Amino acid sequence: MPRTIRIAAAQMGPVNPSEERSVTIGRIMKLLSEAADIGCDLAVFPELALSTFFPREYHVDLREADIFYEKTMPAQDLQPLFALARERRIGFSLGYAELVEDDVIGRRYNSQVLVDKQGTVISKYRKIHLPGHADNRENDPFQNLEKYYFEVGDLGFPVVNAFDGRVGMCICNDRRWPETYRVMGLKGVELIVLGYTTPLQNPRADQSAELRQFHNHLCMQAGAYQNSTFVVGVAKAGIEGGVELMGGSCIVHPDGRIIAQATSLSDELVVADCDLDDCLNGKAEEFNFERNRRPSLYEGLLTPHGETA
Ligand code: CDV
Repeated sequence: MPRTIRIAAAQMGPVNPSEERSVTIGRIMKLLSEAADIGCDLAVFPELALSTFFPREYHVDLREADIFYEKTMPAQDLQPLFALARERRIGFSLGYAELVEDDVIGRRYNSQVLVDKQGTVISKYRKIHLPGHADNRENDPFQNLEKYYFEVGDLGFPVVNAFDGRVGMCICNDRRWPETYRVMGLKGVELIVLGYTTPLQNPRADQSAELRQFHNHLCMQAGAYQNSTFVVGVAKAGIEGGVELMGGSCIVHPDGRIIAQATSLSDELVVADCDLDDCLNGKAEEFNFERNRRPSLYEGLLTPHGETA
């Protein structure tokens, strides 16, 4: 009996700084509703989907940026989104900025939730690999202040039973690190959902747009293949706040092939029917961890930097 679920990578076009939050939520609800119309079980939205990618702007006082953070999930104005999921019986995953108000400035995370078909949050992930820097670099059009706005996530890489399989999450830069996939692979993951916000150009490195898109897909395809899991990568694409963001949202099969891919830089559903049983062969054979992994010989993998010989 196959375990087929229909998944939509719900790519979003830019969310420019001037866009009203209600408009952005409306776009997300429209995508979710359209995904439900075509029988999807799950729709996956990008990183920090509810606002512009605010870490490109510096706020001297962190509190000034509070408008970008959610103090509860769902916040009051997201109740209709959760109700829609419940009514249409479709799950979703959503990236957002999270603020935990437990001291003067609070703890801040770049987070993502997994919501089931009853509209209930069943898992939360907080981004671990934060790129960028903590100091303001005013003249850098590509600045990424994630290290200023967020703490390193403290929830590990959770994998939960959901949608008939084992589901995990990660966010953007996490997708470039093999450890991300392997930690979840060791927990039997069959579906990894992630959002990303990635500039198409990088002035600091000699990388063409084509090479950057190649790297985007390369890391997700390798992670999928080496852990025999589906990977769903979802972009915020197009020109946002003056920065050109790559699209290329895709659904990757456990054999490493991209089976569906975005064709635009706008709001778009990228859909595939994913039989989670397709993960079983790779886990039993080529990547049978119990039989073929050699952790006792992987010295250094858990040693902090600078302490290896
Ligand atoms: N939002 C991200 O994590 N973006 C990074 C960029 C800054 C390199 C990425 O890995 O796509």
